[in-house]
Amino acid sequence: MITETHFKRLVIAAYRLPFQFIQTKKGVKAVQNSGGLVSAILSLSETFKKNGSGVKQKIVWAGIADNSSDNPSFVDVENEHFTIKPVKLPQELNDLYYGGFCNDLIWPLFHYFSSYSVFNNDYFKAYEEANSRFCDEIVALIQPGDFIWVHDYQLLLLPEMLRKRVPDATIGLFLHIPFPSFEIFRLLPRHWRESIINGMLGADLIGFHTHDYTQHFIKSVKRTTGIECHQNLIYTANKVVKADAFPIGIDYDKFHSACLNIKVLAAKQRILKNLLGQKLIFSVDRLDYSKGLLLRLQGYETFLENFPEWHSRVVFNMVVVPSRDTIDKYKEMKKEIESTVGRINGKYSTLAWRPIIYQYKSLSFDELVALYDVSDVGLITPLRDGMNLVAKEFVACQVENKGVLIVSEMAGAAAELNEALIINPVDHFVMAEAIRTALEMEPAEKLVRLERMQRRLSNYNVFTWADDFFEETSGIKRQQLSMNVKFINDAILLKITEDYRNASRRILFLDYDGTLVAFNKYPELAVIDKKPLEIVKRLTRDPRNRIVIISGRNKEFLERQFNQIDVTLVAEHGYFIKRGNELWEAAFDQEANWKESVMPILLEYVRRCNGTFIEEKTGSIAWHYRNADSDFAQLRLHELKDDLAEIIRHKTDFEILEGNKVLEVKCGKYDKGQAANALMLNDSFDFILAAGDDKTDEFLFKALPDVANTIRVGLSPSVAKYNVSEFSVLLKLLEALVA
Ligand code: GDG
Repeated sequence: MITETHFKRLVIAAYRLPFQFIQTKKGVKAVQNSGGLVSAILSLSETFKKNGSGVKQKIVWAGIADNSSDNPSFVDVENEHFTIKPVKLPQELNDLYYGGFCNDLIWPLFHYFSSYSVFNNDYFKAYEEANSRFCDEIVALIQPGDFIWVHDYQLLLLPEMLRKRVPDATIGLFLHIPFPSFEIFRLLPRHWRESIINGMLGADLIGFHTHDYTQHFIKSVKRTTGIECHQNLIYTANKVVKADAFPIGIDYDKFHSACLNIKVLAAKQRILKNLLGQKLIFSVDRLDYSKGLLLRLQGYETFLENFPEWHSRVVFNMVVVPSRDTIDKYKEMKKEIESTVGRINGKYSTLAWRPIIYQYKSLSFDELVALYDVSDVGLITPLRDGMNLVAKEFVACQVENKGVLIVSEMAGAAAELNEALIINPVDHFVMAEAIRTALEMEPAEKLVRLERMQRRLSNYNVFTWADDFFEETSGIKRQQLSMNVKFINDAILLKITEDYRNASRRILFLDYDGTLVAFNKYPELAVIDKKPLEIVKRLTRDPRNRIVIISGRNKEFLERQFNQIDVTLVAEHGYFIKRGNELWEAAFDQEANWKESVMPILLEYVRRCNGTFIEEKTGSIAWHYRNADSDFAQLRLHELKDDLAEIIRHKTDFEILEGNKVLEVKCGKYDKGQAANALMLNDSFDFILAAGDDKTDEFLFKALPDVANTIRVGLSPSVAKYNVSEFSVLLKLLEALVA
């Protein structure tokens, strides 16, 4: 259960407020809206109250109130559970933001209806503007210790905006709709794509309904930003973010026990009386193209066609809840549904029987539960659905264990409801067959299927869902904190600079790529900028300093970058060393012709993995995969390592080095650590600093004595004493030394 250790107060940011506001004589009255998220949070607030522990303060909910913007005097409203914070958007902005970017672009695109997506620059600007207004409201109201829980696709930029203004805030983000595959996501213009990914990465924890959506997101992070991800941890410049699956649950007990409520029992009696012994198939959805309404009718029609023995014995009650029906696309869809219903009813009706009862309206909670309960078949067949709570609610309401759920494999819910009849919603033959199977299923089989699903839904309900989300957020916060211990804070910086000043003989080992310069698509273009070069120069001017540039680069490249500067250069991970003006020395005697056995294999992998290329150095050959699809390159990397292992078994002096998006094969036992030791031999230093960003620098960190200030650039696990988030932070530190 939720405890105080998780957070002091819950602040929800979601587009829609859970209330409509009605002006009464006694003031503004808040009336609850319907919808999945609202039900979840409200159920959650009930728990806080019930268990008496946890949040003592009211939940704060910031969102748009349907009728608040018309009323300039509308301010915060309190009710039993909530402090309601209306965010006001001018109508024109809201149209472009919500009607435009959210519902004409993100909703269709993320539901794989890319041809319905409208790409409009004004929409995006409005999306940024609206997210920033939400940000202003939330920043004004949050207190230390709050847990800010951002919901859904309307607010994907908000986490980063909040993070910038309140860096240590605890922020969770939950996406209620699918996150599509990268092939779909990449249809967004690059700037929008980057803004969305970076916006989401402002959160500490990002939740999705299914593992698939999580994987799609991580792939999009990698492809859009190149940020390093290990499993579901994402190493951004200044913190680690977790992405994970949290399939939303329902308030199982509320639905299950409602079936025995007097009003529901009465409603059930009324329905049964009208059914006259016919079996009932039921569906309820918002009017939306993602719900597969027409295809469902087609499936039912095929059923009527193929199984005439069921005529007059079954009725399909299709309830469509009004939504966006002033918009042309929805208006047309509604018309088409109605004409299809008319056509099917016209074709099959008799004086005593109508095969479809179509209703375009909302149901009361009692009516809804009664319908779930008396139905023999729940026919829930969306073309795409983040989760679909209706499927779960239908199962929860089967108190007599006589219903069968047919659910689309395109709904997130299908992943948890394995015992349902799972179908492809476009295959009307399979849908027809499933309807027959459901109607004819033996009671014992129905019971087995239902009991298993009911057990799962009652165990993993909306409270466990929320609790898991908070638990995981606490976990990732702890992980960030333990990593933060290694970050160079002001006190550490002061200590390093003091030690530096007090020292009489200093040595500084600086890696090149990722440490003094940012990565470039093409290694030859990653030349050193004026600023870091100037810092290096200033460091070399102090006679107490010995500056070593220690890199995997070849000698020629390093010489070009540090021409005329009094530094020691270590090239090819220690294969070559050049002390000041002296000539290059090979630290190692290498076997002739060793490359002949390795080169053909690496060339083969260039051919097998687009975007990769080879860099041949004197002492090694490197296979660069920075510009390839990251997942595909990982796969090839494993295969390549397997192939190379075969050779290495026979040639014991071959070694594989893994750097940042590069695999290197070398012949001989040398590394940056050994080079550093060689440079420190017969000399003593009272200040040692080493900085590097990848695995090859770990040899250096390990080789240096404990007193050394070893610094890993980036957040990856390291033996280094400290981490800095990115190379610009390291430059600031070096600047502080020479200041
Ligand atoms: C989004 C995602 C995801 C519906 N009609 C009536 C009514 N409802 C209630 C149902 C259910 C909810 O609304 C609908 O939930 P869904 O999950 O089907 O869909 P969305 O609201 O679009 O939700 C979806 C969800 O977020 C949660 O994360 O599952 O995939 O699109 O609770 O009971 N309730 C009443 N009368 C109705 O006529 N009383």
